[in-house]
Amino acid sequence: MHTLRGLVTRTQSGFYTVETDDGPVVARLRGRLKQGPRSEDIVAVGDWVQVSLRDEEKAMIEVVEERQRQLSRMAPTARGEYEQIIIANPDQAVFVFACAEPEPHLRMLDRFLIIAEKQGIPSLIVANKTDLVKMREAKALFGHYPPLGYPVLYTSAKKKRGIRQLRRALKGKVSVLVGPSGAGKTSLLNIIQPELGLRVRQVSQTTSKGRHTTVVREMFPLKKGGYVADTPGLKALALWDIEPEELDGYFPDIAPLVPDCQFSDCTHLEEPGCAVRAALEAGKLHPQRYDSYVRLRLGEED
Ligand SMILES: Nc1nc2c(ncn2[C@@H]2O[C@H](COP(=O)(O)OP(=O)(O)OP(=O)(O)O)[C@@H](O)[C@H]2O)c(=O)[nH]1
Ligand SMILES: [Mg+2]
Ligand SMILES: [Zn+2]
Repeated sequence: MHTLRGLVTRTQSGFYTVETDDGPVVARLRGRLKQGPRSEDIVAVGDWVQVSLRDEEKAMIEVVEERQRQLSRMAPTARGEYEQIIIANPDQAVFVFACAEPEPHLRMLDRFLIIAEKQGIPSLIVANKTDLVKMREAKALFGHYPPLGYPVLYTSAKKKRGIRQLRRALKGKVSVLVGPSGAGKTSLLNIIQPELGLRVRQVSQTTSKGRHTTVVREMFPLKKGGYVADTPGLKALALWDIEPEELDGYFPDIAPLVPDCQFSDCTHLEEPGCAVRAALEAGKLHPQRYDSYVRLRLGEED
């Protein structure tokens, strides 16, 4: 018997595909790993594991290595909240929004960015369908994000614009594409690597028939290195463990202003001497970002 280390690239009904140096191995999970109470998934796509091989039929995951990070959401279950891992160890989250059709919902984008900040995952924004608007309009929508540390790629899957840049941004990394339904995630993958898009489409067709799942069941290898995972139109990732008081810390444009507020517990809603509102009035904080902050702070649903 020998042991191999590998990356989980697919899960299906208790069978895990593990990419090892010796090629892919389909393994099951050792029973003892399933014991005991747990509040999150034991193995997810993107996890590194150790597999023991007695013979081909008996590949077993013996060890799940500690996750560096994870993109997750809280899923309500009969026994309470459960942390559902969308993907383990992503190098980046790629948030895909259309410039039009559907109209980009920037508050949703801001929520995604906060979750990625909280979970320690770098973000990349893709503004797709640039063929439907003027570049000036696209930049008016997304142009304030790069100075905050969120790069924006302007693409059109239809006109094949920005594809080279997107390919370069994905190369050698594990990326997960997230965004509203209809933004063009699957279309972009299809252009980046055509046979990939076909496989992705088959997967989404099967999931749309059965139960709707938001977790990644499979990630796909890129020819130039790296993996990508598609997700079906996610509307929301609940801001589950973010307290109202810590929210400002996840806004890179607001956090540095907070020490200058007159009150240390300033909510930036109405207190005098608020540096955040001063920045807003001085045109140094984008109104759309402040609006996202206020609505999240007040716990308003979209
Ligand atoms: N005009 C235009 N249409 C596009 C572009 N990209 C995608 N579309 C169209 O938009 C629709 C949705 O594209 P999809 O790739 O399925 O979108 P998705 O983000 O994967 O959507 P879900 O799988 O539902 O989350 C399709 O009809 C595409 O042909 C684009 O750059 N320009
Ligand atoms: Mg899709
Ligand atoms: Zn303030």
